Order: sequence, then C-alpha cells, then structure tokens
Amino acid sequence: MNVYQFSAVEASKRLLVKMKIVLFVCLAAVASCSLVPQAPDAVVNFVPGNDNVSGQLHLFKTHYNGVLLRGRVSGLSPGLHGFHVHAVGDLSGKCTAAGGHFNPYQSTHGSPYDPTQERHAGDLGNIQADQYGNADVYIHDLVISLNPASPAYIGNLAIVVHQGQDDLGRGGNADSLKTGNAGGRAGCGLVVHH
Ligand SMILES: *[C@@H]1O[C@H](CO)[C@@H](O)[C@H](O)[C@H]1NC(C)=O
Ligand SMILES: [Cu+2]
Ligand SMILES: [Zn+2]
Repeated sequence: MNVYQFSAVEASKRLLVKMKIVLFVCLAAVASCSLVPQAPDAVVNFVPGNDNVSGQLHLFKTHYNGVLLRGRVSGLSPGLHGFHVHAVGDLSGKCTAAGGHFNPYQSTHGSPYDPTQERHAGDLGNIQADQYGNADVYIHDLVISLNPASPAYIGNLAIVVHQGQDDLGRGGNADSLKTGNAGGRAGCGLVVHH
C-alpha cells in the first residue's frame, strides 16, 4: 500500500463515521416528532346499551382547546349513528342515566359540521358503521374541551352512540332541535381523563 492508497482508506473511514453521526441525528429528530404515537390524554371504553356495543376511543388535546377523538366502535347496525357527549357520567340503565346532550351554553341541538349553525357542545354528529357494524372514529372538534377550566370540559361525562341517525336539527319537528331524533342508546362510555 503506498501513501496515496493509505490516505484514501483513512478518508473513506472518516466519511463513514460522519455519515453514522448524521444518521443518528436524523433518527433522533424523527423520534421526537409528532408522527410517533403519543399517549392519549383521555380514553373512552364503550359498553352495551340497547345493542352489544364495544370499542375504545383515544382522546387528544389539540390547539385552541380542541379535542381529537380516534378509535373504533363495534356492535352497531350498518349505517349512521348519532354520536354525542351527554351531560352525566353515569352509564347505568342501558346508558339512560347519562341524561341529555351536554349543553353548557344553553343552545339548541344541531350539527358540528356547519360552524354557522347552533349546536349543543356535545353534538358530535354521526359516526358510520360498515356492513360488519364497525365504525372508525376520527373527529376533531373545537367546541368540546379537555381543559378542566373550560365550561365545555368533557372529563367524567358520557359519550353515547345511538341506534339511529342524528338529523342534525333539520328534521322539522320539536325533537329534532333537542335530540336529533337519533333513537335509542346503542352503547356508551365514560370519558376517563388522566
Ligand atoms: C357482544 O360482543 C362481544 C364483543 O364483540 C362478544 O364477545 C360477545 O359474544 C357479544 N355478546 C353477545 C350476547 O352477543
Ligand atoms: Cu345522544
Ligand atoms: Zn344535541
């Protein structure tokens, strides 16, 4: 090996070390970024009401006091099902003890999809079950809150999934502006905020 060959080998070894350091720094950056799953701020485990509902949601605090709800509800009939936060954290009596829709601002029932429409804070619209009765839930709501100081704080309240579709206040009768005519309570779960 002549001098020139030796220094070429040394240079390539040094380059390899530099590349390893760069790779390590890159991996450290990825691990600390938000693509990596984080622990949820709250969880909801569903229990049966009138239907044999099960499933779990993970809830995350987001910017502007919002809440991201993510997970799956099973044991439903195929189609749309009213989905609300109710005012009482009691699941007994096949979810009837959970009371009416969570309504800290004395509003009428409505839709979360139209920001110009009045709604109960607890009105989360509908979730859609497939032919097997499974509904994937991915809702980002900016009215309910996981901040205990907010009037719209949902910790220790119940989430109810209904047997029927919520008409979002557009049903043209008195109940439409109270319950959305979503029918019986298929299942429910408590918002457990750690
Ligand atoms: C209710 O659903 C659970 C979970 O899918 C299942 O294991 C159980 O057998 C069902 N019970 C009835 C009575 O259908
Ligand atoms: Cu409801
Ligand atoms: Zn409502």
